[in-house]
Amino acid sequence: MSAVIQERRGAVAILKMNNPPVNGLGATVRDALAKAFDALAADDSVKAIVLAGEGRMFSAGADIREFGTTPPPDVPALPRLIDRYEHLDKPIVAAIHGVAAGGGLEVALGAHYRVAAAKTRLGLPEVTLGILPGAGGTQRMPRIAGVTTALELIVSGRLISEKEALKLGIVDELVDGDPIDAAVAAAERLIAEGAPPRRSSERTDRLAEAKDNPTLFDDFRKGMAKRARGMNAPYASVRCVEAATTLPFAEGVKFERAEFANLVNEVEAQAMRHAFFAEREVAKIPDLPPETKGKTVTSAGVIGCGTMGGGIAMVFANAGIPVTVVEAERERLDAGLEVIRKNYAATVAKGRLAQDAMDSRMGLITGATDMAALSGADIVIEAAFEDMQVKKDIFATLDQVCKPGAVLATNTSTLDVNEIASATSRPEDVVGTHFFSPANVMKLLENVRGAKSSPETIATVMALSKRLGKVGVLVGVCHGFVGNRMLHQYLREAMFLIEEGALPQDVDRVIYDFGFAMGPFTMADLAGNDVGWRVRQAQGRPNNRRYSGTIADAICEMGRFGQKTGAGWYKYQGGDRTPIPDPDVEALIEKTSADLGITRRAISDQEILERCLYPLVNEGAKILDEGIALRASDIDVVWVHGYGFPRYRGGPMFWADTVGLDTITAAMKRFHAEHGDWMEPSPLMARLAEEGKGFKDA
Ligand code: HSC
Repeated sequence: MSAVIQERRGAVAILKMNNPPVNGLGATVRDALAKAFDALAADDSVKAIVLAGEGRMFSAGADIREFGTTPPPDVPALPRLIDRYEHLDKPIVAAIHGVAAGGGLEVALGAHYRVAAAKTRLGLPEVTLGILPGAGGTQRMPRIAGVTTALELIVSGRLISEKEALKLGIVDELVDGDPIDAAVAAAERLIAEGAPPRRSSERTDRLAEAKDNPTLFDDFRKGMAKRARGMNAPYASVRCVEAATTLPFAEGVKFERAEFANLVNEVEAQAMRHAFFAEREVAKIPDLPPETKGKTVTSAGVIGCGTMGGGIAMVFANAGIPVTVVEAERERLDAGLEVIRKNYAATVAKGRLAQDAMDSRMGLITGATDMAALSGADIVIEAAFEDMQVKKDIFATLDQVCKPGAVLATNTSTLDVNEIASATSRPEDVVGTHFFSPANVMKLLENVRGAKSSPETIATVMALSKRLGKVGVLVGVCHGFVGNRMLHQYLREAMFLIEEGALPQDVDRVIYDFGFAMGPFTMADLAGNDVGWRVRQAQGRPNNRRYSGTIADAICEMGRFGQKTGAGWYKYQGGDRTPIPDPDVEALIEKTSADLGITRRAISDQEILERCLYPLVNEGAKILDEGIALRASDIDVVWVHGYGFPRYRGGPMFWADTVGLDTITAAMKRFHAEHGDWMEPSPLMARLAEEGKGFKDA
């Protein structure tokens, strides 16, 4: 297979990058491109060159798997390759289709003219991999699209449509048909005009913006502080764009190269590459025969129109799938549908959704009070009250009303999917689909495989996850599955820490500074403290181990359910969501410590971090050992997408490898001796630690 396919149309030569599936710009492609450009430069019969991509897209950029490896010395690096063809005297036209991302877009920016097909996405997403555009992108983009636009595109890493790219001047022409035909026509025009090549590296007109606004970069840094928290790549990107406005192009490229080199082997970049591949690996189910086809889903049903059910209905409507929502009482159904309507209306009011899109989504949602309305649904998701008997009754009815082969899914977050399946005569069609709240926002979907779930059923929910815009992770049956089972360990230690001497704001600060969106107490106030309280009341206090709910119960007994009641672990003033430490809560905590006979002590930030996160990792190791998760990287995906674990740390299992499993195991042994049986180190983790390995080797 040739890495570059060559064609000829009259005086125009066409080069198509050919490296499936995404035309990654690995050494073979760069080598072939460099040789082809050299040959065409020397061929007098060639007057212009069109650069395109074979297959699905133009190019997804540098081959990410090559980072951290030594490239062959005789193959030009991407910046040099681009520089070389940009300086040819023959017009180079990029014919872009599908995706031009990262180095892929940088390749196009080095061309002298750009044509884009319909439905093309373009962008510089390097920052999402912990790096920056390293093939001249930080220098050419501000020269082409302006400084502010370049900053926004590079720091957000977002891919834009071809229409937006045209508006921003990133492409010159849109075409509905074949972009190569249009690019050849453009090349012929340029030949006829005899105009000199338009090199973006030589432009300076769009850089004036920075000279007119001396605080532009500082203002931008201030504006991005929150989203760039804890990361280096966004700041390095800004420095590079700034360099584009102060240094000549060649110097700017050197500056960019040095910043790129500083980032590419750092833990941040390794973690984000890990996350990138983990998100794709997660879709691969080793024991699912490759020929397994999922069932077609053209209609869905949801049982329950509360917060969860309503959110799930929106997820289907957002994906264009008609959905019937069943709620036993008309009043509750109407109230639930009204909440959905209000949610959409709020998005329209913020300008993030067009009114007609809202109308068509609402049009896809039908309410019903009788489960018989679900007889035609291809999949039904039960999101009723978290009670085994309630769920079994519902599944027994679904068994009666649903058509043969329909997938019967439960949104349970803790209950045994096998027991739920036993209420039907078709356990092979039953599966768990655990959405996270708010369902229409959170990306994670834990797909729970029951003992009898068929390969077809599993393939259906895994494929559906992607269609719904979710990251589906296949997990096994256990209490709390992967995410909540690990969360439980973390929350327990947070509670014990405040009994021992810390305050909620101390724990929250340490967790926030680590990179989570919020700490456990802020999160509990947001989610509602009464939810866990009800669960604890139903379960009863353990009589053989330390109880973690003492203070949490007392908070609830005071009616402090969180933000919704204006008070919880914190107080809230004037409808504002900012948590304010509350002396009443501190007094309650201190009194509880005294009642429990605990002498409060100063607790360091490091202890808070270790006590909260090591048991979480330890539980992840047990989950992995039990086969509840297929891979350590699947656990990372669960935590990054469902619990706000910082992506730039790769997820808890990747992070644990960076800390060292020997360090964590030693700490767990200490905690086990000091605190109790729930801290018992995972045998898998202890073994890996002893062998000097990490979860990546498990
Ligand atoms: C970059 O370009 C750096 C530059 O600035 C150059 C720096 C030069 C520095 C030189 C210094 C001297 N590489 O996502 P999918 C695989 S950084 C390798 O399921 P979709 C992917 O793993 C790059 N592999 O497809 C999967 O493999 P599997 C910046 C890549 O249609 C398969 O392709 N670019 C790869 O849903 C299919 O992928 C980006 O960040 C890559 N670049 O989405 C874009 N890209 O089948 C990254 C994909 O074995 N890519 N693969 O699992 C994407 O966002 C998505 O793949 C697309 C397609 C939106 C392109």
